[in-house]
Amino acid sequence: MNKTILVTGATSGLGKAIAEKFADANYNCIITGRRKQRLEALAATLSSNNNIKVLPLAFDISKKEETFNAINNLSEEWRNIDVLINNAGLAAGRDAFDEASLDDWETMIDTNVKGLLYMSKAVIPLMKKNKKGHIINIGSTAAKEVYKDGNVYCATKFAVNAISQAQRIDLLPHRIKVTCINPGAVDTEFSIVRFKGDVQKADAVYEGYEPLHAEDVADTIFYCAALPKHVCINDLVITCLAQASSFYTYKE
Ligand code: NDP
Ligand code: 8X3
Repeated sequence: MNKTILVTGATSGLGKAIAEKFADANYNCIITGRRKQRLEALAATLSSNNNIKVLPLAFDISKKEETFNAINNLSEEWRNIDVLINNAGLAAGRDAFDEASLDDWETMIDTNVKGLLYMSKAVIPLMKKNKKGHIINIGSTAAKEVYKDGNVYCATKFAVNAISQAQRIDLLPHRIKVTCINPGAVDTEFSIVRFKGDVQKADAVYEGYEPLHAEDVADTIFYCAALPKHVCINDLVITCLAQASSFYTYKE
């Protein structure tokens, strides 16, 4: 029988590449995000693999009710989720602490922290019932070291790291694995979103070196998910060759 993955934030970047990778390996896919048209287009592409089923669910993960409704209304055939990938998230702005916008801070906290908590809380009861499951949270190198003007984005990713550690301890009796994947710079729509559509500023982030591609991270996540059931990668940092830490990238 096929396994099932639920990946949040599949309309773009890492989430899309993760869905494609797992679909290629014959996982049924629940894909989420706010942009319905993109979700449906991805669902159509993934479904061209005739061996799998795909369920697109459009909702805003920062909204508690929308998130719980989406999971609580799953039909019986979709309630056996083997792997939950908490990927949806964003950086909004990159400004000094004293100049940053409160709205940006709230958006990041609501999405990266509260959204991840809502989704985890909604899915864990389904995994507990099956006495197995794997939660893979997407942290960041920003979860390991704070960088200049990264303040609250970094704080949300430090929180993802702490939540992953807590989940790992508390979910052990239910045989649920927890992995935190911490990528460095990946060339996705991340910087376009961070700089609010300023493509020049976004492109400048990746100038002078080759960043990770979304597929590199998706391959690594798939490796973690495919390990034997007694093996768990708890925490993993992955960067491109040029990046030594969250704040040091060697540019030519
Ligand atoms: P993208 O902007 O390409 O993708 C972000 C995804 O998150 C989109 O699918 C978006 O969907 C979804 N999302 C954002 N806000 C919400 C929301 N309120 N409700 C539902 N879905 C939402 O960026 P990445 O792929 O790079 O980012 C994915 C994750 O990886 C994030 O958690 C990010 O912090 C993390 N990360 C990224 C790195 C990078 O350099 N790119 C490095 C380290 C970590 P939609 O807009 O349709 O709702
Ligand atoms: C995303 C990468 O370097 O902008 O987490 O924090 S970075």
